[in-house]
Amino acid sequence: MKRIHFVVCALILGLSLFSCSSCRKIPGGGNGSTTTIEKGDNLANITYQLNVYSFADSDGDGWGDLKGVTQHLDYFESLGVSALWLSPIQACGSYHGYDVSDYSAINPKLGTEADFKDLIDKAKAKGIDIYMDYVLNHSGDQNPWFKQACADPASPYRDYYVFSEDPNADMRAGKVDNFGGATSTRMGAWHPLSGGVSGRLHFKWDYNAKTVTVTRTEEAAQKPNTEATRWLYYGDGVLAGLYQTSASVFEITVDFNSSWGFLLRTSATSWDGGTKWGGSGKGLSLGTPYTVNNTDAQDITFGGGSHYFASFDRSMPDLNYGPYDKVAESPAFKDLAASADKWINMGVGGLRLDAVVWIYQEQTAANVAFLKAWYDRCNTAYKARGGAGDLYMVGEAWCDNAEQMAPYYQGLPSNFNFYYYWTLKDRINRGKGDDFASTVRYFRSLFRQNRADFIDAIKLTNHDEDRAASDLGRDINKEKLAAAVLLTSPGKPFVYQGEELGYWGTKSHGDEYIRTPMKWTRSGNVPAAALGGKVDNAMLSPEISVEAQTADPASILNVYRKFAEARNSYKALASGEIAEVKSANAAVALWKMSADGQTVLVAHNFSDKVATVSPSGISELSKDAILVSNGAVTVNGTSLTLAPYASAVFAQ
Ligand SMILES: [Ca+2]
Ligand SMILES: [Ca+2]
Repeated sequence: MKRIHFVVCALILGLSLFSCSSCRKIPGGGNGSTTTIEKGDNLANITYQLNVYSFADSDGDGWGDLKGVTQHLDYFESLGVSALWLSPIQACGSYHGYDVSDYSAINPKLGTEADFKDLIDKAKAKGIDIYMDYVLNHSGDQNPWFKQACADPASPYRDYYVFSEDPNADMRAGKVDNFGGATSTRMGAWHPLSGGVSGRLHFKWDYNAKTVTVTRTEEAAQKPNTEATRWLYYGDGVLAGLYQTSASVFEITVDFNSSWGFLLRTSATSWDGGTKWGGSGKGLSLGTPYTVNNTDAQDITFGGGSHYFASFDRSMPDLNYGPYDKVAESPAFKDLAASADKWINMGVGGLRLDAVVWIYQEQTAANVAFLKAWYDRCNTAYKARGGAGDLYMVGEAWCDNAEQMAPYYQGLPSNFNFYYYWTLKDRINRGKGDDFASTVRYFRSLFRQNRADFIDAIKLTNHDEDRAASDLGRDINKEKLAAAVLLTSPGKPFVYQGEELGYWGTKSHGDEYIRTPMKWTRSGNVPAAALGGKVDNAMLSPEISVEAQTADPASILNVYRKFAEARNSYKALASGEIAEVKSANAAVALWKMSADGQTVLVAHNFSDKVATVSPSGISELSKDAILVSNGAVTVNGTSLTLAPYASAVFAQ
């Protein structure tokens, strides 16, 4: 019946689906009415993920920057995008930004706070939200919080991180809050503070008292004493003569840098006969006299024996939020929430949370408690500044399977669906489509059990995964199919920088190769400085550029644009719920999407062979009812024939 109404309405109104460039009329749901959809309504809230450092360079220094993003707002419009997830833009130590040194400051390589505000405002004027990447599991080791925590055990910042004087005993006793009650580490390692100290230090060796006292100082560094009788030995064989300042006291100030610590010596040439003075194996605390001896003289390390915990690299120390039932009371939480307030008040419309599984080391209940507290805190700030609806927040809850991830919906409104993509690439590579819709429905049922209004953040790959094109054997037709499936699936689709151009790349030679710069024009340069030259220039051919693909109707970019436009135009695609349609052909995925009385039939051929199928329960198919398609599609009665990897969406 609905199909008939569609035809009748089209005839009565004399409209053609494909001739009206600014609007489309589609059946309103079985009662003969029509719905006018303005092109560009952005119903679908498609999000584009970009690496600011390799996206677009506004000033020619080789680094992508915030102004470069602002200059390409038209590009996002052409892709039907209504939100951007920016790679971390806060001050940091690395090119990628996941080691934040100041949560309240913009990375100067990417621009200024004014640049960011300008991007937020100009994007908003085009209906595009800005999502920040927030890293809550760890900071960078160049963060002043961490530096002060290391330098002084009494520093208030000591509690911001996960320190232990005796990691094994503390773990066994279940005393490490960061493990959420577990008594062993889950991913990550303890790192001694030794070697973590550098900078200008003053050394005072009291020979009679058998102590050395090391303090930080602002005083000028001294040249080594060439007349010395006592020496400081550190770093890569540096021997610095000390100055005698009283009967038994020897001192010097140096710009210290040593990966292993230091030793004291009474001979410049020999290590023998008790000339080597060192510690007992326990670390030294800055500012505190430390006992040395010349009989069991081990390397003198820093940190008083302290260790800190890091889930990932030692340069990214884990933050500490205390017992998980009281996270909002922890000083680190309060400080980070204050930084998020700043950006939310500036107009940020969402946050992507990094590595949420590691906040409390794979302890799901603890992580959920944290995320709920964090979300409520940020959403309160968002509503206080007059934000529309609720703040968007999506977690990177990278688990082994959807069953493990689903409980994270108790903490956050949205989570990345890695399992969706893993299923999709597997099925495309196997040429098997008939169980795809049921698998997607199963994932959604898991999420719904944990949150009624869940937002399923579907995606192909991101900046941490081998590129979809590589996973799909660099077969352009498979890549187009993956795009068409993504944009006709239920949920909130994310498109990662370069995916729409068919970029390939794997992590085997470095993560840089999955973060390749945008190639905007056939002949132009790409912003590659941040990647240190780790760029596959053979891939960045003139033909892969945005310029070339825009001009080619058959390009993968135009498949993205075409399906994004359809998703933004039809509520059934934008916000519909999925219902399986039985397929008698194992290669073909079939499903319906319905919303607000609007229904579409979605068909994809996952195989490399022509596939014919009669969708179960469909009384009639018409080529005129195709809303969007890719590849050759023919219709004969209720029989549908799809070329290899072809896709079609029918109004119902
Ligand atoms: Ca730049
Ligand atoms: Ca952690």
